[in-house]
Amino acid sequence: MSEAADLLFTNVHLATMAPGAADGYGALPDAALAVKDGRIAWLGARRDAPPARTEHDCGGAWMTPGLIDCHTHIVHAGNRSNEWEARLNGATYEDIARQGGGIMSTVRATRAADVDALLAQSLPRVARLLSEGVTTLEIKSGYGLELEAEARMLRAAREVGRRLPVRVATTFLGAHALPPEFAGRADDYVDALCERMLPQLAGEGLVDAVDAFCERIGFTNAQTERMFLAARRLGLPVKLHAEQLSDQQGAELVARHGGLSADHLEHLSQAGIDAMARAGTVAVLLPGAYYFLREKVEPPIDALRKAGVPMAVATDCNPGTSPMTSLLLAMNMACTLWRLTPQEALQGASIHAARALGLHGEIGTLETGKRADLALWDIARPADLAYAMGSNPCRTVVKDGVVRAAHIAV
Ligand code: DI6
Ligand code: FE
Repeated sequence: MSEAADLLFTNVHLATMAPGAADGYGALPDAALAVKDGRIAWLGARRDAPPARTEHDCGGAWMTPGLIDCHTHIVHAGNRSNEWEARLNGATYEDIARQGGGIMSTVRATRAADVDALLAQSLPRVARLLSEGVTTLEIKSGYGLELEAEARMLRAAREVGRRLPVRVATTFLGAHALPPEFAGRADDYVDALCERMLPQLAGEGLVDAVDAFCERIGFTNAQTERMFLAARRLGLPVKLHAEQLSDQQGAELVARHGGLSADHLEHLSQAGIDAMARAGTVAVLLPGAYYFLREKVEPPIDALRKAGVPMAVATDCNPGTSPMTSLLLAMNMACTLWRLTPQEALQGASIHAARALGLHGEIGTLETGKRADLALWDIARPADLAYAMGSNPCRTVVKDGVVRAAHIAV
């Protein structure tokens, strides 16, 4: 490096998560890391460190890439703890649906909320994620299901990224559920999504990717493909809620369209795995929804591993099936419920999550040239991150080279 760095982290153990490391973590004990202009400028042994204007003694902490939650519905209004409690007191899904509950109760609350109201409810949820070292967050629309309400969700998502130290990637999920105005006319709704809503929202710069819920209770494979074609006409990448409750060959479909990720995947077939491996589509695992719904069919982890499909882990934070704002807990669940290794779980919240957002050139590992998005942890070894249920060992977080305390007040 020709000039002095802005900032040098010393007395630190690095888990670089860089590809190809023999131990999977890319562990560099007793190291140092230099930041210049918001990017990682150098990393290596302390004695070789370049000069820097400021030094940050990490006190023997571990440093990982800032964590990445690559699948959330975190911007929404209301919560459904009332329905959850009613169910645990014996109410059936039918009772709840008859009283207008379920996903439509979140749609009603979200439609009634302006951007400020959405932010007032969503920022505390985001702050909880950020206190655990998250520096990048994907946020989906999909509780508006009409142009203006979808636009407000996406504007609120962008605003989250302006108000808090987090990089936000937005995803248009207009094809999440059929709004009541289109009852019995799903194809007309998909027309409206493809021809009016998506082009308008993309034109306003509100959409980074396009997603759909391809399921018997969602949208068909053919309707999903129409969404993908509309996305591709606008130059937007696609991803998919696929094979969560049944095998709809959604993974094959999203892979055929060069998709960034297929998400959930409990009912994924070998043909789906092979298609994802060929296309480089990431498998995003969402153990929170599996846990909360008490599902029994596990995603085919070992077959994904054997096929070399990168596996990400995310919270799926949403009020109906995964009311969770802890990515560390999602990592623990992926290990405990599905036997991921702690190292795979951490890859799933860093390098592979970055790939699921198409951002792996910028974030997800500690490598020279990447954004200086970093998390510092009071732990004995990296496995502690997935191991210690309900604890938060995050001490300090760095985004684009700017240092902050882990806890954020909103
Ligand atoms: N899959 C899910 O589990 C959630 N959405 C989806 O596509 C459910 C969303 C909700 O119930 O609010
Ligand atoms: Fe989801």
